[in-house]
Amino acid sequence: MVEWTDFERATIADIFSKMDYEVVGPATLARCLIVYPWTQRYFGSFGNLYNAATIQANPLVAKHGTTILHGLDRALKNMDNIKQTYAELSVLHSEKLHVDPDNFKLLSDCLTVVVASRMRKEFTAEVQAAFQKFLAVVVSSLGRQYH
Ligand code: HNI
Repeated sequence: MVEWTDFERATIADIFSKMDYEVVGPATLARCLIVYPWTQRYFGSFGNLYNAATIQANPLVAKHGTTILHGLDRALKNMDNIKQTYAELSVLHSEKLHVDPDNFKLLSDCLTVVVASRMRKEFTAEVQAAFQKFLAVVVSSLGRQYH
């Protein structure tokens, strides 16, 4: 089981409490689709992903970005049991969506960039360390049901 310090718990809770899901979620997924274009293959039904501008203006990308962030909420509320919390979501991504698990890390890196750019000076190295640790547990848990 992952151990969390009081600082890590407080920092992660604080980041999410200040986060506007409807801005950060869409920006994160759009960034992932632009920076790592091969991730577009899973979103064939989302319409126009032709270039950065159309990806950023695509309402289905925005909606799904928000859904993903709400998915992260579950980890936040179950910090001591993230693996179990994501068991079903991991099966879904593996067996139904066939998402390559390497992509979880790419998305989490995009989220870090978006959060850092919004928090600016507040995103200290210690804050980054706590946030990266949280995302690493999320990424590992989402990849657990792959075999
Ligand atoms: Ni992901 C659906 C959460 C990363 C591709 N994804 C979901 C849903 C949640 C979710 C929640 C909705 C499930 C449902 O309908 O029951 N996804 C997460 C989280 C992460 C993540 C928390 C990582 C932090 N997903 C990714 C990545 C990809 C991805 C990296 C592909 C590159 N996800 C999908 C696709 C769907 C999806 C595709 C189905 C979308 C749809 O509506 O058709």
